[in-house]
Amino acid sequence: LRPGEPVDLDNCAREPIHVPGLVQPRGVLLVVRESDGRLLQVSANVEQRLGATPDAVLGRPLSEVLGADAAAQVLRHAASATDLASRNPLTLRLDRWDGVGPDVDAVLHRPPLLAGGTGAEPVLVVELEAATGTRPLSFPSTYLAARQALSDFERAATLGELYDDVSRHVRDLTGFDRVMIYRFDAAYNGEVVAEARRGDLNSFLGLHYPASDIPPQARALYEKNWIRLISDVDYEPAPILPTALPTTGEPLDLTHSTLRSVSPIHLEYLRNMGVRASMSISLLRDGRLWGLIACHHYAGPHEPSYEVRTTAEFLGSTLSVRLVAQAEEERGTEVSRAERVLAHLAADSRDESAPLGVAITRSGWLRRLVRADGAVVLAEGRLTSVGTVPDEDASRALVAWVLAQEAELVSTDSLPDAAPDVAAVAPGVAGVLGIVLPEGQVVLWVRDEVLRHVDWGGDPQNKEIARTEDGSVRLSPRRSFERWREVVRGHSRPWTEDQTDFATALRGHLVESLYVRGRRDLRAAE
Ligand code: BLA
Repeated sequence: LRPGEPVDLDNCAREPIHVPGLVQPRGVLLVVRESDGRLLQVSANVEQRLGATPDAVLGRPLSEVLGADAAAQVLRHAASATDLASRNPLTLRLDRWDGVGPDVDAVLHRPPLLAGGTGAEPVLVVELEAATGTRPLSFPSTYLAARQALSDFERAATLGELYDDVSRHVRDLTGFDRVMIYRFDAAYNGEVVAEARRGDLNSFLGLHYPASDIPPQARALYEKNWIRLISDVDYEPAPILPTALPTTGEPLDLTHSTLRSVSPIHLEYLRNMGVRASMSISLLRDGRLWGLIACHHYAGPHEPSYEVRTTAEFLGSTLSVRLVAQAEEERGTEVSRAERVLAHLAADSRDESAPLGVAITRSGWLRRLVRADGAVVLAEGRLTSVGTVPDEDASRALVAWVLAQEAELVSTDSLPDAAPDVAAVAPGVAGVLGIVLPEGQVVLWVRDEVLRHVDWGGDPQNKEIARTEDGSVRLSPRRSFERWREVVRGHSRPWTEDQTDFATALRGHLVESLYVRGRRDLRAAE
């Protein structure tokens, strides 16, 4: 995108959101040259907030906007700390601050300078915002809230409980109307997996959204900076003056800024959802974005203080750590469960009083082994099935398709993509996992479209969704849900690597049982 080019639905993944040249006006941004403490850039609202016109203070010492004491405090702090982020915020008492006062939080960081500009002079970014925010919490109560949250996380027995605890504690701490845990799948489509909300709001739990709602450059930024607050979606952005940082000739990189002005497309999205304030916290696994804690406020602007936000961010990173451990644990449980199921199936398959297909479909074990909706067995010349499966002709078509792949193991999570003609005769089947046994015998599992598992949880046309003048709903989560529906139509939940391994292990048992059964038949014939 060239500067000034309007952002729309097609080019939004190219919007350079880390260099908007603008900040949210809840605070003031100042850029100071470290060597001499002089101002290189200021946000235009420095005039309204601190009573100093940009023209009058640019090139002048920081003390001219902050007063001598506060300026000295900032520069001393910067000089003494290499890791500024861990020591934020620095609380200042200013003579003049137009806003909630009198204390102001100064949040300091050193911005990434030009890629090629290794020689660029170090600068310091100072962002000032009201220290109290909308929800005054003293240090002890913030600390106690965090401590209580951690002990609850410790007690959570499942991932689901952990998500619930985190959303509840983040809501208690920050006072947002709705706090959601939003989890990405491998393609970055998202699902709301937990939620704490004001009692009168509709639930978003279980809703899915397409990857395009949070474009790739935004996800990349959120892997570097773990929290962002849009305290009022109706804000008038304050430009950073001058546009280019004099030492680099480039606009200031706001990757690590707390006041960064956000994408206008996203603001429209939020307004259409009826959201007045939004905050989100990155959830990471091995440094990659795994999900977000997404917070909404509807009643009006919402501005939790920097300290409260940092505590919420800390709860998010605790969740990230717990998550990896918990996911490993749940995987372990699932593997030992599957091993028990396999043992039952192996025993059943040796029951020679019944044909193999009957012996292994009599119980629910076969379906449960890989968490399928149904299973079809073609063995010893007969077709048997269990659970939700298509009719006999369609089942035979699925068997034929599996055999045609000429592999011992066949899997797809989208039959319509993999074999449109077979999908046409087997409506509703989206996922297929098959194992091929000797002499064209087959066991296959089917899964429904994932859509069938989606629950709107209340009236989808809820009143929170605003409409544009012409009456259409644009960029709302409802519309996004529709787009997600198009994207995932014909897909099942994917078969995990563990599940294909379980299928392969079952294949080993069945090959053996078929061999034993074959020998018995031979003996009987002799
Ligand atoms: C950013 N989109 C975001 C963010 C969220 C969502 C959580 C992070 C910013 C924030 O904290 O508000 C999406 N929010 C959701 C979803 C729900 C929610 C899915 O509450 C569901 C309940 N967005 C679009 C389209 C485009 C787009 C079509 O829907 C582009 C054409 C862009 N979204 C977009 C951009 C950002 C964004 C550019 C980055 C905003 C920024 O940080 O500057």
